[in-house]
Amino acid sequence: MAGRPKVYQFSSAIVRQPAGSVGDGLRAVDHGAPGYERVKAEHDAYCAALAAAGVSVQVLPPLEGFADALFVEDPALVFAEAAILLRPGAPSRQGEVAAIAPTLRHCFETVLTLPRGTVDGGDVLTTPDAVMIGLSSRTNREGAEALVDCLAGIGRVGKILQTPPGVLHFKSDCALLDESTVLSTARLAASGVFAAFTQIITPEGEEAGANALRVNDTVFVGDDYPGVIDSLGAAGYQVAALPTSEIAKIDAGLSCMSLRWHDGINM
Ligand code: CIR
Repeated sequence: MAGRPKVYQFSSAIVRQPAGSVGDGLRAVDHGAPGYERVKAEHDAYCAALAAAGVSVQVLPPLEGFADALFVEDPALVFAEAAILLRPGAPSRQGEVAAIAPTLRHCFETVLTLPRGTVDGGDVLTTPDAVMIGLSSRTNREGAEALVDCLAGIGRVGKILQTPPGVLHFKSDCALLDESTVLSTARLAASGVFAAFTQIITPEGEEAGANALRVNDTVFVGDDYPGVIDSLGAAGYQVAALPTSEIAKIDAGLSCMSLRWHDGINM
């Protein structure tokens, strides 16, 4: 038995191309609509970085009726052993689940469905010991408790926590850097959720840089966050700085543009 892959080891990913309607993506504060061509360029750079990190990337076509559908992390959760179809909290995003389900059924033998409540994948952080689920404006307790039950069915432990007030998703404010180290904003770390981890805290003003993504040997970080890039470099991580200023206009970062798993290591 080879054991589980490390939480940052990925061999496969699913992404979805941005739609022409991406300028209508949901945002808490309107800083202007992102432009399709610029989002496409950021998405292309992201796909290239995944491939350069050793991941085989399956690219799904755009969904014109769903402006936020490029953020494939939110309608589903994937692990080496199974996928779980979620129930996104934003009504405009709920149809993304049916759109991605056939692809996941093709890729995974086991595909579970969250039976009730709401959960966005952006609120879920997989750590070696537990799957952290942050309650937020998108993820409610009913959904989080149902997800804990689904996770138990595939031998994983779910732990329900709180996303800081005003923060879209739990992972808007954190990223796992390795099996025992986390990048976090000060406001999320202050809640004590990462007491068991070594913590690297984002500098003041660079909170949005916390939505980084470790993929195999590389940590993807938004190129607008020099303080985060410096901290990770100083800690010995290999960093890929990627453009995110357009998707940031619709409250997105680097984890949300892919579903990632490792299919080469059996449990
Ligand atoms: C939304 O509000 O749902 C999108 N505009 C952004 C989703 C970002 N997803 C994520 O961080 N997992």
